[in-house]
This record gives sequence, C-alpha cells and structure tokens, in this order.
Amino acid sequence: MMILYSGTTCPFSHRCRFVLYEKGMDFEIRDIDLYNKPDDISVMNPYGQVPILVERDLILYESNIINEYIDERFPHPQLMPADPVMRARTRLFLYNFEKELFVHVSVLEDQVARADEKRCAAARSAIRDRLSQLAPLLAKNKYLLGDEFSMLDVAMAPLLWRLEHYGVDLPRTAAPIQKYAERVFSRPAYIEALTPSEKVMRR
Ligand SMILES: N[C@@H](CCC(=O)N[C@@H](CS)C(=O)NCC(=O)O)C(=O)O
Repeated sequence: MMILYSGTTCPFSHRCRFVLYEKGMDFEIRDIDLYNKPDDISVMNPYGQVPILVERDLILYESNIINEYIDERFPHPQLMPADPVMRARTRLFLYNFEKELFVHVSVLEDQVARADEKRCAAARSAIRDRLSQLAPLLAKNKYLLGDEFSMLDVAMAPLLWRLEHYGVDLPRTAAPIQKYAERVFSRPAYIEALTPSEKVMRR
C-alpha cells in the first residue's frame, strides 16, 4: 500500500492527496507536523520536505514526480495525456508553473521567508500577474489542457484554493479563472482530499 507523508496545509502535499483520491485506490496519509518534523523525513527526502510517497522500497519526493508515478501505477482515470507530444507539453507546463508561480508560493509557505513583508508582497503580485495571463485560455477551455481534466489542473488547484488565504486578489478580468476553479473544487476527489485546516482556508 502507498503511504503519503503530507502536510495538512501544504499545497504540494495537497496535489498528491488530490491524485490519490482521484484514483480511488488504497492508500494511507500520514500527517506531518512541519513545525516539529520527525527525523525520518530528512532520511527519506534529503531536502527535508513533504510530500513523500513510500511504496515498499520505493521512496519518492517532489509532488509532480510523485503524481506522475501514481498516474502510471494506477492508469484510471489517466491524468497525463496518452499522446507523447501532449505529454511532453504537459510536462513543460508543469515546469513553467513551478518556475513562474510555485516558486512564489514557496515564499508564502516558508516559515522564515513569510516574515519578510516585502518578499511576500512581491510574491503575491507575481502570482497575481502570472495567473491573470491564464484568463483568456480559461475563458475558452473547460480545463487547462482543453476539455479533459488533467495533471495540470491537479497542480494548479491547491494554489487557486489558497488565493484568499495568501492575500492574492485577482483582477476582475480574471473571472474565468474563478469559474474554472469552482469547476475543479466541485470534483468529489477534490473535496475528499481537503484536510480540516484546508477546508477553513476559503469562505
Ligand atoms: N517542490 C516541492 C516543494 C515541497 C515543499 O515546499 N514542502 C514544504 C511544505 S509546503 C515543506 O516540506 N517544508 C518544510 C521544510 O522545508 O523544512 C514539491 O513539489 O513537493
């Protein structure tokens, strides 16, 4: 059985919980207190971070790597596109999201960095600008890749859920993003994957 070491408010762990529930297989989630990390976290992940996935002698970290493994191990419903060209494009998008959005999310999540108001303000404004660029795409498409829900939606959802919590206000022109977010948030697996601390992040 797969075991996921997860932070109850961690957006990256949230991605992996979302995929586990989408797949509907047997797994165990172990909540990790990030203010008092057990020693074995740094043994399993040299960067000392969650999420971590353990399955027998396989230990994985990095949310997108974990999610691709779960997707290949349990192919239904398939979250990475079947076509190699689309798969490659999806990986590139995932990479862009990390470089252009989640690098700023990490500032807002980091216990030291988030005490620096200037850094946080810069992170909020970068998130707002980059997300707003997705509005025209989401005005046309049901999901980030088109009609089908995919790994890109999984990767993005935890950030959209936390916008208010992070103090990021989207401009009015970003209404298609809010509509898209509600579509993803209404998925049964999304609701099941939320921890009690995440449930109260949004009114
Ligand atoms: N790039 C990593 C980021 C993981 C991450 O930043 N995890 C944070 C919690 S949200 C963490 O474990 N922080 C504890 C620490 O760095 O000591 C991923 O996608 O899995």
